[in-house]
Amino acid sequence: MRINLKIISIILAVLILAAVTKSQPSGSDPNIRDTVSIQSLTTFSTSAGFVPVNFYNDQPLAGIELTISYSSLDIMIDSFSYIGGRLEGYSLKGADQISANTLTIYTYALAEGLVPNGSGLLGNLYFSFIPNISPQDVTIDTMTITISDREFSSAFSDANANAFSPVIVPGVLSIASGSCCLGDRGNINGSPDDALDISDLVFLVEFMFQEGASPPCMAEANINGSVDEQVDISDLVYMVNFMFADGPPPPSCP
Ligand SMILES: [Ca+2]
Ligand SMILES: [Ca+2]
Ligand SMILES: [Ca+2]
Repeated sequence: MRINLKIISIILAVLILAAVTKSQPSGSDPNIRDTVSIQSLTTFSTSAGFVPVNFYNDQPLAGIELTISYSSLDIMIDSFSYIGGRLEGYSLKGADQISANTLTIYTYALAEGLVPNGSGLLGNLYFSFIPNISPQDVTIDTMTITISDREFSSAFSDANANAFSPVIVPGVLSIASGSCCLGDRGNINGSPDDALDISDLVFLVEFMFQEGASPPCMAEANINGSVDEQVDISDLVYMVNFMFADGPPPPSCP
């Protein structure tokens, strides 16, 4: 694949466009309470799923604890990943499974300094499913549980180590039958018309470079049809090449 200057300049232009249009709360609005939002999305029974967890804070934080539970024993938490999230650089953090369907996530911002005001990804919850799982909606929410005299709950700690409760927005993981990919690849933002247009390009750039939301269907976002089904820079180049430089169209869904 040839990467020419025109493609690079278009990618740069889209990066700038995405940066300008992205509504990123500055983290300084005192009218919005600090919030943890568990994203709702649809996945398919043939694929494993992951659910992004985002948070917003308008004051610096010394620590975060979240205890997350979900409503079905047909799914299992494989891991929680901080990669790409706002807490990635903090060393004192972890995620422990404390019961069959409960996970506690914690970060202490002691060594590296307080978590600054802001908004964005906390991390991704990765799930796998039992074989032949039935289509279902699984609610993912926080909970408080005591195990061996230790209470696991959900709280933020402010700069003076005072704990307070953020607003929690639960998520729903909808597990559908079949495959999420329809027709040709390329509907990265999951628009109902399955169309590929500039909004899909902006969505991909925000996902790859600006902690934007994950594509609802990775097979649609794997626009170059690479056999590993990974979404990376080569997909972005493929897309720009197709949209602006007479490159080949996206291949069909697997
Ligand atoms: Ca499609
Ligand atoms: Ca679209
Ligand atoms: Ca790819």
